[in-house]
Amino acid sequence: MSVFQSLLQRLSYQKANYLVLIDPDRKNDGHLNDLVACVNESGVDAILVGGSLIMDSGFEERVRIIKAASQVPVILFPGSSNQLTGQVDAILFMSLLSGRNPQYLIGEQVQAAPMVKHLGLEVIPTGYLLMAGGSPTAVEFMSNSQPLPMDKPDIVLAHALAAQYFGMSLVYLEAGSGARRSVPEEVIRSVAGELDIPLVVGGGIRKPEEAAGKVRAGARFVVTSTVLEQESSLPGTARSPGRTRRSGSAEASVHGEAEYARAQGLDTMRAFAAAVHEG
Ligand code: 1GP
Repeated sequence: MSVFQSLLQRLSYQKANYLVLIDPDRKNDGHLNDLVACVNESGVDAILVGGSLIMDSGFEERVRIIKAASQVPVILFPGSSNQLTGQVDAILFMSLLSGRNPQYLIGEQVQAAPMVKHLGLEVIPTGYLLMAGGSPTAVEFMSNSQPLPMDKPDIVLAHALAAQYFGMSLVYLEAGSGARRSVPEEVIRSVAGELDIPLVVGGGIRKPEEAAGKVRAGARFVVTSTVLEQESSLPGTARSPGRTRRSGSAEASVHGEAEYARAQGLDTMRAFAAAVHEG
């Protein structure tokens, strides 16, 4: 069974799928195995890998590490055709339909298509709609395209229907990584109510209750990334007992900090997974 079919099948016993986006950039070096271990233990349905901008040449190696450690499907969520790799189970083959920049509407896809065929990747055709999340995001800048206004559901719906009529399998409503404002429930509701294909919602979702609200409004896939990197799973970024301990070796302190952060990461992912699955 394809990755996409298996994710759809999960919707027969849970309201939505929870996807964790891991940016295979250098900022996550040293944390990848911890992040994936948390994914494996927390009920996350799949991992997305990709980023708007990769700052070095380690992308493919990091994706390989993620794939080797993961017990759930790994799906490429590419920022450009440069990020193609065979170290994944499937690819979101996206067109940035919200923009009018031909490079991201069709140019990157034409460059990628022969390589996708050669790699034999499962393709999940996806209409990608960038929404104005309150501040300019990396994807907006890098794609040189204008996001859709959050307060104009009809415009969003028109784009989503265009994706459906093109035969795409998913519509992805993206507020942008770290967005101040996630996609509002009214917008999700009005689009989901008219669309026959599943909606993915991501960007700026910081609390499990917020994720559950997106599901109740009609999202069938919820994606988070920043909240997991910032608040929990990266040793050295979480507040931990290791930092305040006054006695014991520095090594033990660092180890305690890493363990604590990992436990925090696991709790966060479990809470999100439960909230998304139950809605
Ligand atoms: C995936 O861009 C999002 O669609 C991830 O956004 O980093 O804000 O969770 P966050």
